[in-house]
Amino acid sequence: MKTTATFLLGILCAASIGVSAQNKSNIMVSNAIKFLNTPYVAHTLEVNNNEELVINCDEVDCTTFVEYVLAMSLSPVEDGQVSEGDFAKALQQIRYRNGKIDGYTSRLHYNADWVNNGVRQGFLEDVTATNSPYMRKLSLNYMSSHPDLYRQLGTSDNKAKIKEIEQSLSGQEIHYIPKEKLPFNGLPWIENGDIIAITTNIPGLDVSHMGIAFYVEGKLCLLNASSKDKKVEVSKIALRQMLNENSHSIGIRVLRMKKL
Ligand code: 2YP
Repeated sequence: MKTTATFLLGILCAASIGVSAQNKSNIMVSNAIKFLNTPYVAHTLEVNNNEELVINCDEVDCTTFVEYVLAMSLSPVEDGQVSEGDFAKALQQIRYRNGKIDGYTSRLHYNADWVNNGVRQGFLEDVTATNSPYMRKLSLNYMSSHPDLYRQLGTSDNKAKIKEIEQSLSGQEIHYIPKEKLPFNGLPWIENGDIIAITTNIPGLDVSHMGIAFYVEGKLCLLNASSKDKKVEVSKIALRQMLNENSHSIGIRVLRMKKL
């Protein structure tokens, strides 16, 4: 695993920029900016035959970028440092159902599952639920209907388990903000450092992208691992513009880190 040195440097840098003087949303932003220009690489979690915790802060996709930033921000800071052990512990709580690694399907593949887990464990707050009346019923089957995109779904056991998970999540109603209701300059209750999940109308999928809210000159932009620009960057355009430019994007969910 080629990350220890970079990983620790990244962590130490993040932690050493006066974490104590920052409030929680800034901790998310200050940790996120440490990843700027990190290459976008997909499928970095699919490198092992048996499911285990992968830490690769040198190559991130939209989800792993948010997970690493959240894990850093949730980890205790001692003498301005975050230990790799604490980081790994937080990351496991974020990425796996109830923090337990038990094969491929214990990983939280759907954003709804990932959010439910964070809310259940107390480190995420769904601020969309308290601020937006708009709701959408989930109907999830993307992974089971595209098994060719997921190597581990080659086994019938995993395929059956994913189907079960999809059925258990389907029917759940989630709060979201329709894109037409999201101003270019954001909303008063969307803060720097909030986690943004872009909801989609792609059949069988709930979310198509994730990032971190970041205001630039009053415009709500997205600090994200961009598959288009192949790196972590602050979007040059407003989040609302990003949504307008993608007919499959229908809105956003907003989640906030809660320090345990
Ligand atoms: C997730 O996809 C994967 C996880 O299996 C994976 O594809 C699904 C349903 N889940 O562990 C995780 C980390 O690699 O990625 C993400 C994907 O976004 C990609 C990574 C991106 O835009 O960079 C999450 O689900 C977040 O949005 C969707 C999107 N998946 C698809 O569009 C199929």
